[in-house]
Amino acid sequence: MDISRTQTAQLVGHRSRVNFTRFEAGARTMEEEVLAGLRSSPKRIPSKYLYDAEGSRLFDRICDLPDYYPTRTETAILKEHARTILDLIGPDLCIIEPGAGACGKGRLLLETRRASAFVPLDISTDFLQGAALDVADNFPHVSVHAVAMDFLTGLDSLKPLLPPAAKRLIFYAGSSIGNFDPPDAASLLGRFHALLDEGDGLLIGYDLQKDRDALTRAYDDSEGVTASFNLNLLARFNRELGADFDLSRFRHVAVYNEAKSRIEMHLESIAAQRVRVGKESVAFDAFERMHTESSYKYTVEGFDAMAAASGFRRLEVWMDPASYFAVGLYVKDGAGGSPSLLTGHGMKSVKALTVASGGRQA
Ligand code: AVI
Repeated sequence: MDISRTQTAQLVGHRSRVNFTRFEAGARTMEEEVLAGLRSSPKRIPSKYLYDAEGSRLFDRICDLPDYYPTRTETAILKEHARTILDLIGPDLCIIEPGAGACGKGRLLLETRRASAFVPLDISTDFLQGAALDVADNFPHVSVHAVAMDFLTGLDSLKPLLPPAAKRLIFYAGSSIGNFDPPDAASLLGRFHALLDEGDGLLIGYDLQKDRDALTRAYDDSEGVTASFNLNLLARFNRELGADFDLSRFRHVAVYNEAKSRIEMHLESIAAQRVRVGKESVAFDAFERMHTESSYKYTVEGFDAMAAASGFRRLEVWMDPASYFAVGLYVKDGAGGSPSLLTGHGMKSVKALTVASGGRQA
C-alpha cells in the first residue's frame, strides 16, 4: 500500500482509552473512478460509493426491513453460537473486524469475554472513533485499537500494529464478502490469510443460494428503501461531482443472475438522455442500465473451496434452520484440528478443534 500519511493518537473516553491509528493512502478520486465506469460498456459504478452518510443511514434501515433477512439471521446465529465459536479458536483472542461500522456484531463476540483485544477497522474516521470508545467503555477488560483505513488496500500495513494476544481472529460479518466478484473475494481472503499466523481464525458470514423470490424481495423491498439506497448514488454524484442526474428518470432494478449466483442491482435510464458528470456529458439509451452492486450467494461447499484455495480450512459452519445464511469458522492451515462434517440444519460441531495456544509476542 502506498501510505501517504499515518497518524496515531490516544482517545480518552468516560472510563477508558482507545489507541487510534489512521492510514491515508493515495487513491484514485471518486470522479476518476465514476467516469471510468460510465465510459465502460455495460456501464458500472463501484458499489463502495453507495455508502456516503445518507447511504449508510439507508443501509441501516435496510438491515431492519422484514424483507431483508441477512442481518437478523446472522445476528441470531451469532447470538446462539458465539461462545462455542470462540472456544474453538482459544482464549486470549485479538478480534480484528474489517468494516466494523458501529461494531455491533463485534460486541456480540466481546460479550463472551473470550477476547483480550479488539481491532475495529473502518474507512469512516468519525464513526469509528465514537464506536471504538463506546466499546472500550463497555468492555473495560478489552484493549481496543481502532484503525481508520481502507482495508481493501491497507491490510498489509496492519500487522505491526496488532496488540499481543495468543490468537487472532478476523471477523468479517454481514456477507460483505458477497459484494466482491469471486477473484476479488479470493484475493481478499488471501490478504486475510497473510495477516494471520498458523492456527489463527477467520469467522465469516456469507449468504446462501435460495429461491429467487426471497432473494429479489430482499433487494427490492416493498417499502422502497433499497430503491432509495441505490438512487442515492445519483444524488451523491449531484452533490459531490456537480453532476445533474434527474433521479425521476432512473429506476432501481434488482435481478437474480442465476448463472452467476448473484443478485445484481442496477439503475435503469427510463428514456434516452444525456447527463453531465464532472467535465463529461454521458449518454444513456432508453432502458440502458448501470450496474451498481453484485451480491453473490454461495453454497457451503463452494465457499469452502474458495477459502481452501486461499489457505483456510473450515472447522465448523453454522446456519439458521431455513439454511438462508451461513457463518463459517476457518483456521489458517498448518494447525492441528478436526474439520467437522456437514450434518444438516444447524451444522452442529462434530469435533471441536484442539490447538495448543502458544502465546504470541508482538
Ligand atoms: C453490505 N452488503 C452485504 C449488502 C448485501 O446484501 O449485499 C448490501 C446491500 N445492498 C442492497 N441491500 C443490501
